[in-house]
Amino acid sequence: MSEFTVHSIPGSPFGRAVLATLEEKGASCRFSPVAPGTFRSPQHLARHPFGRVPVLEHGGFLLYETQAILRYLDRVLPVPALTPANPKHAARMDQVMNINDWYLFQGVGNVIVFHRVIAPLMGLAPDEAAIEAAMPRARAVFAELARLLGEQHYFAGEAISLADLLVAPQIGFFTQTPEWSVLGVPHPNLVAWLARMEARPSLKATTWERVSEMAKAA
Ligand SMILES: N[C@@H](CCC(=O)N[C@@H](CS)C(=O)NCC(=O)O)C(=O)O
Repeated sequence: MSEFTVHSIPGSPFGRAVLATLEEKGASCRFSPVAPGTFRSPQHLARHPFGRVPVLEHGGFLLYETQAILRYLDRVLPVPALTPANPKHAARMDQVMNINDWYLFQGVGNVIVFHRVIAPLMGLAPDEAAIEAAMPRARAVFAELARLLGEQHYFAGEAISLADLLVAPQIGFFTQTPEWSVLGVPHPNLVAWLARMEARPSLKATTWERVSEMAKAA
């Protein structure tokens, strides 16, 4: 039995970042699916008082907030390192991780991806007005991510870091939306980076389909 348990749901980009980081480290985990409708159950609130996923369990240690989880994993599983030693590169990693949480997910991913990808699965029509309202911020976020990436292979330089593992699952969802043609396609460096990321075994092992299989097997 693995020493790590990940409480999450298939399709969660934050949960996928945790699973992909474990894969990059060559560490196995037990996947513990949080059933839809139970995010605010006493059992899940005891793990995550804000009723979200993912939550990492390591021995008796419970940890939520994806950035904290990724940094914890990088400390307890130091090889291969996913934080650059160079302070400027590490700062860029931290910056991109915060852009992910504050500007890419909040107000962009949780609007556009929600209405284009998740809502239809729930039998809901996309809210076009909400998507339109999110577009100016979305354009700014994608342009800034492309600028920061520049000609580098990864966000923090030539080696993969936690930033790439946090952001790739979020950006991957946009390729399933018509908005990708104006948000992603105009930035060939971002498109090439995503292809590089999605070719990695860690991302291939943590697609929605693969995590659904983990959930069924749990
Ligand atoms: N800041 C949190 C965000 C996690 C998050 O928003 N997770 C989504 C799934 S991807 C969730 O649990 N949503 C449930 C809800 O909003 O009720 C983190 O970094 O872990």
